[in-house]
Amino acid sequence: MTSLPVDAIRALAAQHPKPPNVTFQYGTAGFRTLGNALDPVMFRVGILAALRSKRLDGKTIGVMVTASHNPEPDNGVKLVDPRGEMLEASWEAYATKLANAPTTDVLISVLETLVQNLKIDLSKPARVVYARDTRPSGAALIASVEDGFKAMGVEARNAGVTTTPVLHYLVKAINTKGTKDSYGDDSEEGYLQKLSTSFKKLVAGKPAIPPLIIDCANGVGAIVAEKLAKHLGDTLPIILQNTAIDTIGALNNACGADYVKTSQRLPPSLSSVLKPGQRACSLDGDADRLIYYYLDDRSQFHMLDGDKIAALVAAFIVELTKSAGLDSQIQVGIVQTAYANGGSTKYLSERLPVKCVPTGVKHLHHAAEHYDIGVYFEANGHGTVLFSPDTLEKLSTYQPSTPAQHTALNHLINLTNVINQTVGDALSDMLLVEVVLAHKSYSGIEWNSLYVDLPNRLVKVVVADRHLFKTEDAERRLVSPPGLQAKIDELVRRYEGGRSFVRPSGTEDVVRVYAEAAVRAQADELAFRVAGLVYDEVGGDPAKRPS
Ligand code: G16
Repeated sequence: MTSLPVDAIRALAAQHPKPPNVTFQYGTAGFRTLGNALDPVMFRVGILAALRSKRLDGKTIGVMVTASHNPEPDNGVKLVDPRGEMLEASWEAYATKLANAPTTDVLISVLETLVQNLKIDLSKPARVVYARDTRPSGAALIASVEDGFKAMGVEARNAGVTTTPVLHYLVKAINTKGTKDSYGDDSEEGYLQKLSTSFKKLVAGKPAIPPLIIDCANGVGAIVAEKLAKHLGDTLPIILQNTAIDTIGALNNACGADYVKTSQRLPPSLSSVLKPGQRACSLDGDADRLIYYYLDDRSQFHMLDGDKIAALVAAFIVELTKSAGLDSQIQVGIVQTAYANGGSTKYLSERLPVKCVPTGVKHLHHAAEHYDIGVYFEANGHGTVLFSPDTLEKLSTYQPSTPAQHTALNHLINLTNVINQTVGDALSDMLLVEVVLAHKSYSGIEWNSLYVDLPNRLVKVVVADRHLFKTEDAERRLVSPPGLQAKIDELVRRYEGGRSFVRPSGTEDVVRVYAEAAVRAQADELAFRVAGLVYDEVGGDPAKRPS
């Protein structure tokens, strides 16, 4: 192909018309809205994936159809770049432009401009690997993406129904296949092998690990976790809960990582299953987030969120670099967002460099790349650890001088394999947490006592137009609507240890309000009062005023 296949695009575009009066936006994690509105977006994303691949000399691009933690009727799509990372930011704007082209003529002209401006050589091959989660709308939406591929003559590989992190893994594995940087066999089985083999090495010789309960959010994580459990055998006994992937309405409903984090309580379905002292964790709808928790001996619920995971993991990695004699050569750093609990930021910044960036794994990932080992976690449980190419090289060539150094070095190398470095991965993170708990002989109680969380509350506010809200300073301050930040500041001053911020969600049609304070009742009150300010500022459905 030397020019755009205009006839093929035209013929197929006619089957995926964009309705007037809807605007799509490539947000925090791609396009997300009601599944039944996404057909035209999917077709266009199929075309864009082809252009992205051609632009990158035929490297394989990923397309994931999921709306992750969102309610079941929602769906979404995002593109994955060749190293398994989120789509390069400048292309998000092209995606938005394509998705909003009102007619086929405009669509073609937008495509022609893109090809010209980005100097895309259309004679290059286009290669894409794609997958979807278990949402009922997924199969039809995948068919629309495939029409986009068909129009562009893509060499497309269908990875079926799997988790978002598996798709990211596949992209990297395919693009590194046969090179010295090979990331693993390019199959789901290769992923499971890689994770389970390194996990077994890391816990070899440690006391037997007690069973772990996994709440699969009734999503695709249930499928992959079941396979992983088989690979792990007795090394990590797993009890799967909330695995009803075929029950309509069950996905993320009163279960899963987002439910636990937001409501700060046990999924009701686990109340008769989880015994005091036992560890449990929740995945989200596409298994890229992880939240741990346990009940104490008075059956009180304690949550171990992304901040607690970051603290646990970072301390362990620092310890290993010291034991290996590499601490002067390898710097460990942390990346968080404004949602990080003040308790965690204080604890971590007293020990390590900490950077705060806007919400969205893409922002955290890029910031973490600046460290030798970058530990990034959003409080919602989305995160991973990155080892820079230099660090990987150092680990593979370093000559330890004592047996203890040798052991620590091996642990570090095995960690690089148990961790899915392409993106936050609930199952890989779960193995990582289990490794640290096994090495430290920690139960949830010791882990939780690393630092004390400040009481906090997250509230969603439904407003007429969330795009009126604009932020600065890594989303910690509002610049629009004008004057609102000053009112929030005035309110926050009245609460001991008070902190609050407001930002528009990039995945749901809401504005999010976060607040923390020294005591629980105050954190709740502050959150609802700030939410009230937001609501009064821009108005909305009176029935939905936060209270
Ligand atoms: C996605 C992003 C996360 C982000 C979350 C909430 O998670 O990947 O980085 O924290 O949305 O974003 P927002 O507050 O903008 O709605 P997931 O698990 O839904 O893919």
